[in-house]
Amino acid sequence: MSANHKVTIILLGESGVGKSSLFLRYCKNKFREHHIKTSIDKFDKQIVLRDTTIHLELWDTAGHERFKAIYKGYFKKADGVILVYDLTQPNTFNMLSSWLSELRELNDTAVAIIVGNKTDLQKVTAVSDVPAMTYAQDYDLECFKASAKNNENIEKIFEHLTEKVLEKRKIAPFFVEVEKEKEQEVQKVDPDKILPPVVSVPNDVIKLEIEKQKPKQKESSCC
Ligand SMILES: Nc1nc2c(ncn2[C@@H]2O[C@H](COP(=O)(O)OP(=O)(O)O)[C@@H](O)[C@H]2O)c(=O)[nH]1
Ligand SMILES: [Mg+2]
Repeated sequence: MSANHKVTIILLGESGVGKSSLFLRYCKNKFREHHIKTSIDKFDKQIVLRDTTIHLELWDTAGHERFKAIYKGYFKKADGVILVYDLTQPNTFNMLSSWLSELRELNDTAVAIIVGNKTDLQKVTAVSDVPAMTYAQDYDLECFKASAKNNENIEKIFEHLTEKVLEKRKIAPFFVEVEKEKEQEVQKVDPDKILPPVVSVPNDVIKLEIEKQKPKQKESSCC
């Protein structure tokens, strides 16, 4: 089956946040307890969303300073970016703005989202949702929580990001659907508040009507 569209997604964030684990879970439905050491890893996957076949090119990066020079090239070609932090490590959340600004220096069009990983460690979750939500609002990003270990939200995150990329490219049905939703919202407006259309009538038509309605004067007869 040949794909209709190609979408390139890159995972960014500090080392140990679970980028490779999110990647591995989504691509191969596997999880490893140990840290997977990678510099850069690629996986190709075909998915079908809303009857459209999409070729996903997924890139996993290492998060180490020494690899940054290598994968900065990949920043440029990304259509979608998943900025990952570890819910149990506040410093990994604080580093997101530095990842985002490095990305934006090279690519200001990619759709970026934030993912707080390791929800299964909720009891030791150290990062409150509030700063993540505020940050997401300030930078107009969507934010999600996930667990690569428990396979929570993983498919939804990758698919949602893919849909957002295609919507931004104005590709139907992803773009059209949004327009339809807006139309439906307009139709939901209270009908009592919609005023009847104002019909303007030209002045000379009004004059003519008044003339017609005047009682006709008796014609004087000459004797
Ligand atoms: N409990 C838990 N551990 C995770 C999760 N995701 C990743 N890990 C662990 O966190 C460590 C770092 O994960 P890894 O994917 O290698 O991080 P990366 O450096 O960002 O690629 C490994 O020991 C993983 O097993 C998760 O959702 N829950
Ligand atoms: Mg990794």
